[in-house]
Amino acid sequence: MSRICRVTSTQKTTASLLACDDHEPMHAFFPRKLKPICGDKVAIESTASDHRIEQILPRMNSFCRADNRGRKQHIAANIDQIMIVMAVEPFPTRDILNRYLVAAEAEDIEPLLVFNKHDLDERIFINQINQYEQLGYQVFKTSKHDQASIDAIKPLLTGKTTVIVGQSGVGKSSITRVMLPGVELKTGKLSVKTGKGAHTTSVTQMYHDAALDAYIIDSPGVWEYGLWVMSAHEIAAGFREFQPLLGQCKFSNCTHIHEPSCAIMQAVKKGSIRSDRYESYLRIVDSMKYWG
Ligand SMILES: Nc1nc2c(ncn2[C@@H]2O[C@H](COP(=O)(O)OP(=O)(O)O)[C@@H](O)[C@H]2O)c(=O)[nH]1
Ligand SMILES: [Mg+2]
Ligand SMILES: [Zn+2]
Repeated sequence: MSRICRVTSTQKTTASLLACDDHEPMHAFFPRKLKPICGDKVAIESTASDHRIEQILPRMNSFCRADNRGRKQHIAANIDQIMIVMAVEPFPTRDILNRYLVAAEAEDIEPLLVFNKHDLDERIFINQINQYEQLGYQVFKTSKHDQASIDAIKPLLTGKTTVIVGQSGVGKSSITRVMLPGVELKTGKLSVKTGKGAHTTSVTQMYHDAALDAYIIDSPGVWEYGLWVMSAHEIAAGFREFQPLLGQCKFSNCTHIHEPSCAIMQAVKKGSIRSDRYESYLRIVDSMKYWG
């Protein structure tokens, strides 16, 4: 008899799972070639002695990043939304938010923007918060010392699978602890090699919160987020305010960088597309040359 489960984490040839019907925790073996990832729905065959993953059910989408050679690396599957956490400290690196947004739009994942540690500085993100709200994104201003600011996010998690992303140290674990007190977060191993004291999450891990019926995925703690090799067209599609204009340029293969009669550049000139977003688009397109 086969049972449908969801992968919560993977090791070399075993996966930790939660049964889809009653959320019973389980472990199962899988053949190496199968390559299940966190969030996958899988069919399990059981014998008297063990469980085995027979099949990965078709993925709705996946959250991805670049590996160290620019190839698309699938981090987690079947994702409804990503919660992008930024903080006053460490301050977001340039374009990191827009890179996450490009990745989210490419896979049809709804972004939730969280500006954390507002107790340290109330004003620093005011412009960004207004700007991204105007683009139609849901934006939250939070502090781990302000329970209500974090509780405001909770209703959006119900019945959904949410990946939490952001640079290490922005407060992903702190926010998750306040939002989902019923969930016991794994803090991962201390980094022996660097001697850094901070807890680092070494594997992508999914948690289920019974009270909210929410699946939360904590992704590895990394400093930067890199997009895999993408064309200018794919990157442009990740800028929401460009979308209604795509197809209106003189050249159908317009990259919106130097071409005459470009609808995007005209909109920047008119002020209906913000120039800082357009400049970020140019930098992200240009950054693809590093994958040469
Ligand atoms: N002042 C302040 N510190 C915070 C806040 N959220 C998290 N921190 C601190 O920031 C550090 C990193 O938090 P952590 O949740 O581990 O970040 P993660 O690496 O993104 O999971 C810890 O020392 C937290 O106590 C906040 O809202 N305000
Ligand atoms: Mg953490
Ligand atoms: Zn154009």
